[in-house]
Amino acid sequence: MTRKSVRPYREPAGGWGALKALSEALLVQRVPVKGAATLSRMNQPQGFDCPGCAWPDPKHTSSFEFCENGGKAIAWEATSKRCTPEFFAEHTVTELAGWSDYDLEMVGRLTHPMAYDKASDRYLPVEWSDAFDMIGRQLRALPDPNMAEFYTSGRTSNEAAFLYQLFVREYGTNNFPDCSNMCHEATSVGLPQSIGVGKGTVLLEDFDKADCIFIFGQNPGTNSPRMMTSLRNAARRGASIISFNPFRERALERFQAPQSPVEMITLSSTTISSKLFQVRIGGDVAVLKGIMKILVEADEAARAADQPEILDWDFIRGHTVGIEALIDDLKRTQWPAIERQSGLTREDMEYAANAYMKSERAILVYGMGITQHQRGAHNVQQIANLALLRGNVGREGAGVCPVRGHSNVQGDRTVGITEVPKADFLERLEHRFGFKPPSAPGHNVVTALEAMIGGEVKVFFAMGGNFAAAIPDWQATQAALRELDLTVHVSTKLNRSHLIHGRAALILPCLGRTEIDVQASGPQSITVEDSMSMVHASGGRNKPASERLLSEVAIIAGMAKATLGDNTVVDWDGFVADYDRIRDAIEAVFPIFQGYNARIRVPGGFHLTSTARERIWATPSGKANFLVFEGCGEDPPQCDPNFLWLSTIRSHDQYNTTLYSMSDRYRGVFGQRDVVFLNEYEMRKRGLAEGDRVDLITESTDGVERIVRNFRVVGYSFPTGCCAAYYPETNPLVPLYARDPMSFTPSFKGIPIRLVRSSASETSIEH
Ligand SMILES: Nc1nc2c(c(=O)[nH]1)N[C@H]1C(S)=C(S)[C@@H](COP(=O)(O)OP(=O)(O)OC[C@H]3O[C@@H](n4cnc5c(=O)[nH]c(N)nc54)[C@H](O)[C@@H]3O)O[C@H]1N2
Ligand SMILES: Nc1nc2c(c(=O)[nH]1)N[C@H]1C(S)=C(S)[C@@H](COP(=O)(O)OP(=O)(O)OC[C@H]3O[C@@H](n4cnc5c(=O)[nH]c(N)nc54)[C@H](O)[C@@H]3O)O[C@H]1N2
Ligand SMILES: [Mo]
Repeated sequence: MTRKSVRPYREPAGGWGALKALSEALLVQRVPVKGAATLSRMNQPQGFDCPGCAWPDPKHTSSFEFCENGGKAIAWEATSKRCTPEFFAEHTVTELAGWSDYDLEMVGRLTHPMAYDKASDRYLPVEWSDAFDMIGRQLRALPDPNMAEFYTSGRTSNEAAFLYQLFVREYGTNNFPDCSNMCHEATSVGLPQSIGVGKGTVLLEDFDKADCIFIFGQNPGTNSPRMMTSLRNAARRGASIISFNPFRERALERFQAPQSPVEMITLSSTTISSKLFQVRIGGDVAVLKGIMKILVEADEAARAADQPEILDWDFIRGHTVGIEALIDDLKRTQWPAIERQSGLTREDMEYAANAYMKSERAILVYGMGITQHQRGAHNVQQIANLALLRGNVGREGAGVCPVRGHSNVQGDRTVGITEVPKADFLERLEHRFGFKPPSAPGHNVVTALEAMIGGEVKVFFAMGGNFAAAIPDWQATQAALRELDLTVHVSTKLNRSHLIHGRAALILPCLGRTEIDVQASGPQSITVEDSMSMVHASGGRNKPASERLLSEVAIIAGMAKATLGDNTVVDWDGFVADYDRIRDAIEAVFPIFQGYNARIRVPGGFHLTSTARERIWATPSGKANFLVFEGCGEDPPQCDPNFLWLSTIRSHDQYNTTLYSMSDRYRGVFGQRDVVFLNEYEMRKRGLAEGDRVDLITESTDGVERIVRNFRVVGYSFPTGCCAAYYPETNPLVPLYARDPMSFTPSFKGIPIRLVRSSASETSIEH
């Protein structure tokens, strides 16, 4: 294990450090040499889609593009380590609950279906058919199908997701809590009100044409490293790249491209952001309003002086409504408030506004720093406003670019994983299959958790993910999970959610993306949709980690047959035998998939059209809408004025709840994760020094104590009034009530907390 230390990282991101880190990951996971060849099949025409992030690949036709974190994601799946029935026989669940998240996943790939045995407090092997019967019995016994929750994590393929929603709707509920409820839901809810679609409007090639790229609250060097190629090329072409992030994330500053022999050999690098503004946590709306205010005033001045317009009035008049209210709001918003909320100066915003005004084609990129806030959907809408002011939507080299998380989180939504299904979708489902799907809205993650806490839920089923660790407010939410009658997890690796289980519990191990999936008609491919709405096929080649594994598709079918028995109208076995049939059914229900099976056989796949990209506005007004957000920040909490905004963030060495190591190379933190980043001023104000130990306590408004203990203070260049610490260790601090009322996205990036010197001798994060 790496020694604990904190030391500044002075290198560019990427480069030899990235190559070294990946080779270490392959070693730790004991990926056989043959398995390392697996990497070269990533994102290739005949290969599999990287199970890492959702960033697109140049048409899935290019030569191998090196990606450190994509490589780690594959190493974690292609590992030769195994989590077997013998392992479970040796350890009680109570004992495993004391293990760290890192150690749990390090055991290796799950090999057998396992059922919890209360008498021995162990998971024991179970036959697949018995596992399905158990699920069927429990689900049939529920007096109301709405007493079951069906979670999806975004690695699930289009085929599995479609069958999953089909089963759940035939069973009778729309309870689809989804990982995107904790992620880009603010986009899915906020953006349609602005531009009529809840997805981005750019394609990868637009990055080659943009002359200005703004990046709000997104960390590409870690979370979508292949995006660095686009950013590097844009920077080298002279595009101005401006980042807004409380951290000076290294990859947003300097990047050494592992694909560039010149940069690698000469140890040179490319400057990425021409400016990186360290915005305060939750200060983005203030920044956006500041920039828009400058644009509006410059436009008025230009028009008064008969100079060319700054705003794109042809576009605004022809394509939008609401400009008057927006201008009115911007005029009313005063500079002192903008500067206070954003933590930036008016000059900073003038710099950004000038770059934006001068550019002909601008792309506005954003990530979790925007969406995971109490005003997440509003934040997204202000980004759309900024784009619309200069007609930067539906034009080459320009657009809005939400960077999605999980590799198929966008596709899962497209094929029907939603708790609020539209009427036309339900009609087509009924027409194709001949049963009446439920239309009452179901639960999202937050409302599912509230229902569990209220005792209204009995069964929780998870298609992937690590729900118990990813959710907020552990004290209450994990306790509720333990009260359920049955919890079921379809998983590849052992994780926390298997240990925080219901009275009965199942772990169902499935094939991963890298593995060959053979069914009655031969080897199958699945399909996924990336962040830019490109759909393409993915087929694994590796031998499955165990002979007992089933595909997610087969698991859904097995469960559906056991639950619905003779009542089903679906030919589940037919779907499992040949995934082409699933795609035909998807096409029948969603006309945008026209020609699905033929089109995924073309290398590179196909693009799902986006109306906004074509300047067709699928809004009630038939136009794009400028939307006003009163004020310019998070609601200030009623608490100690010395509170700090806490943002919960990812290290460079984790994939959500999966930890690749205990280090965070680019931020210079090694061998530890129980740290809190804050600036010198905030340290001094509290009489704290580097290395001191503190407890983090939420400024709760419901009287509940939320605390994590004994975190190490790390002095860092960070905005005043703010601090940051890692997810998921700090999830106990995030109250369930702290969420965006529009999209229900938890406010993972903005929780008011206070710090007190710790009297604890050990770090404690209670599960
Ligand atoms: N290697 C790796 N890849 C991943 C993931 C992973 O964990 N590891 N996760 C996947 C998933 S599911 C997702 S959703 C994405 C997540 O990818 P990102 O969207 O990049 O998510 P985070 O790293 O959580 O936070 C992004 C950035 O927001 C900044 N930030 C925090 N608060 C604020 C704020 O108030 N305003 C602004 N402007 N910035 C702020 C943080 O400093 C950080 O740099 O990545 C996906 N890809
Ligand atoms: N505090 C805080 N909380 C957050 C966030 C944050 O920024 N801060 N981010 C939120 C975000 S953006 C997201 S998306 C969620 C993530 O929440 P989840 O998607 O639920 O969590 P993951 O950690 O991605 O899930 C990891 C597990 O997925 C399983 N797995 C891996 N590959 C496969 C596969 O191919 N099939 C199946 N069936 N299982 C597989 C493995 O068993 C692994 O242990 O967390 C959210 N929670
Ligand atoms: Mo995510």
